[in-house]
Amino acid sequence: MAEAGKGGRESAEPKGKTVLVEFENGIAWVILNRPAKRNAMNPEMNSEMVRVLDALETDERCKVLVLTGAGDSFTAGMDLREYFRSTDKMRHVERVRIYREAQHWQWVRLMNYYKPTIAMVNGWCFGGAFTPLISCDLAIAAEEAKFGLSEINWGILPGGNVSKALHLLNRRAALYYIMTGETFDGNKAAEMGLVNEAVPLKKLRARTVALANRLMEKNPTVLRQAKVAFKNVEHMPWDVAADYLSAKNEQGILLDPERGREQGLKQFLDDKSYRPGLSAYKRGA
Ligand code: ACO
Ligand code: V55
Repeated sequence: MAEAGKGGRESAEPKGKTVLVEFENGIAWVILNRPAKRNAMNPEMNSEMVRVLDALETDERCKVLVLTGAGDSFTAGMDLREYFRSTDKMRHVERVRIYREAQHWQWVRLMNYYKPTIAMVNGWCFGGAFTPLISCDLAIAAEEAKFGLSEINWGILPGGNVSKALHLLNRRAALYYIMTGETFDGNKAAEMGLVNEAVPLKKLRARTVALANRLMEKNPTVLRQAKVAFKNVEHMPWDVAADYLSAKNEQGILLDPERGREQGLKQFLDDKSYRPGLSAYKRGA
């Protein structure tokens, strides 16, 4: 599995049993792959996902990461047998370690991931699935996909960080689905801001590729700075946020090998070859 990467790091050809990775024109398709179990997230998958995310962060073949599921499911949530029942019998310290790996990929890693991320919700999306879904920058769902917070039906509250993630959508809708456990479709998910849009299943992949391509046209440095800054200011007071944004912007300008700011200003002010309202500035021009 290991393949020596640049800088001596194990950059890995990330593949395994429960997660597939396919590279295609800058997109890394990360596919939760336990279709017989509707891609329920068991400890093995969670552990593998930590390693896959780690490897793809430095892998040049991954410009945009798309998270999806094999077969007719995105993921049916945490594995009720292997993640819950089996770990109930363990020593507390062992259960904590297993739970921690799930958290680690589902939001610690994914929320501020170095590359742009898109969740492509191709089918069933339950419970624990909501955390990685919300941690991706963008999300496209099949209209036919079915979502639900089923926890209420079997005696637990939406844990992991599902309840926290739900604050990123409409408050009334969040409480409605937490408290009723009713399922909803892709159109409803789009209406409440859980995904950007819903398209018919047969158009899902094409729409996701088009969105990924749109992201790949952008300057990757500023794309990263913009999304991380947006997420981080959420819980800052206004004065701290403004100062952080200023510092973050200056950091981006210093880091940007494309010198996008200088190029953009030159193309608009000097060359008059670009109008922000009419087209994108020409990268590498
Ligand atoms: N955990 C463990 N096993 C699961 C899970 C899960 N979350 N979801 C599905 N499976 C297993 C089933 O037990 C079954 O296993 P088996 O073939 O060994 O009996 C197999 O996947 C196929 O499942 P079916 O129910 O037969 O598939 P179907 O297509 O009819 O239904 C559906 C799919 C609707 C997703 C159904 O499996 C389901 O309701 N799953 C549970 C969803 C859920 O509540 N998830 C937990 C959320 S709470 C949380 O994540 C903390
Ligand atoms: C959930 C619960 C978890 C978890 C991940 O309710 C998701 C969903 C109680 O632990 O680790």
